[in-house]
Amino acid sequence: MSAQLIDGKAIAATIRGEIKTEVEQMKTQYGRVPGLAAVLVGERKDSQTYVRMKKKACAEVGITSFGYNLPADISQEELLKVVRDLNANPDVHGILVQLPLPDHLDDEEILGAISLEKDVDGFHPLNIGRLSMKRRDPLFVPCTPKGCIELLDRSGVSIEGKRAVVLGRSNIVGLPVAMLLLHRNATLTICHSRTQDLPGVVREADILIAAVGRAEMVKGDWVKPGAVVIDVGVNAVDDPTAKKGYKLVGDVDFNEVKEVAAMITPVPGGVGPMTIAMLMRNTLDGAKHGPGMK
Ligand code: NAP
Ligand code: LUD
Repeated sequence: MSAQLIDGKAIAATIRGEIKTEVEQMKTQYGRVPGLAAVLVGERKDSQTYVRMKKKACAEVGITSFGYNLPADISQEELLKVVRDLNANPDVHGILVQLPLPDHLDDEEILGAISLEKDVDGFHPLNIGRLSMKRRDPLFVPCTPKGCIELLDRSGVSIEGKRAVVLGRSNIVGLPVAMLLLHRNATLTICHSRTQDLPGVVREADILIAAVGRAEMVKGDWVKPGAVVIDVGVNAVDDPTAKKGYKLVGDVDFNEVKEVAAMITPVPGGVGPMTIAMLMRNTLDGAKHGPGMK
């Protein structure tokens, strides 16, 4: 392997350590303990796993977590009421509504109902709007995109002036990570399912962020030698030799691309743990905003 591994698991552990120290200081100085409400609707296995990991991270750093496991057939009004009650709860500084929601629910209305000051996922339309504009800082930046930039920063990768290619344009990853790269003065290309000559465009990237949800789509000959590759994809593929019957792979063919890239994130152990560390960071920051501080 020629590429240097960007160890998201280790970097996320370091960040959780930093947050733990700050949480302790906040408690000593202000008597305040940050609180995160984690709202899970339905029984999706992947969502259950992610929410469980988020609560575990809260416990590790000293953030109080409040879990709401709601039935898949909850009505829009009932879910809105849960969100509004959490908006009014002074012990809750961050509200996470795990996506995707069941089809009958209008996620835009739900996300828009979360108080801006508690929108630790950064999915409120106003936060996304601010993220897209120059000099209009959002209160919170979405966790996965923020985690990608943090991985680059902590690995000593400079962004300014570089050619960055983002594969994917979703609201939760592709679009916001593209905005962040642009703010950091990258020269940016965003690709999607209608892009022509995808391999050719990807090959221009000094920094590649892959967020498409297609197992091992990015091949070795798509990547410019010396590029930095951040693989956001988390795809389950059948693996009869694994205990669970499947394994997780990224959107990048790791075995091929590691021979070409200068740096690469693995899956698992790359961006995923950073998403959770950034949620802890945003929740701590949320607790800093409230009354009685400073
Ligand atoms: P999504 O909403 O399904 O968006 C996928 C994007 O990829 C869309 O913009 C789509 O284009 C584009 N796309 C799909 N197939 C393509 C193809 N063959 N060629 C070019 N572009 C294609 O997915 P998402 O929510 O952004 O998630 C992407 C991946 O990241 C998934 O594997 C997900 O599990 C993972 N993820 C990981 C984390 C983490 O913390 N590690 C967080 C979030 C998501 P169109 O817009 O044209 O449809
Ligand atoms: N909804 C997210 N939906 C899905 N993987 C996550 C995620 C951790 N509201 C809201 O948490 O930020 C969100 N906010 N998302 N995701 C995906 C997305 C959401 C994905 C992966 C991981 C969070 C993660 O830690 C591990 C890894 O890549 O190392 C593997 C975990 C495993 O299953 O073993």
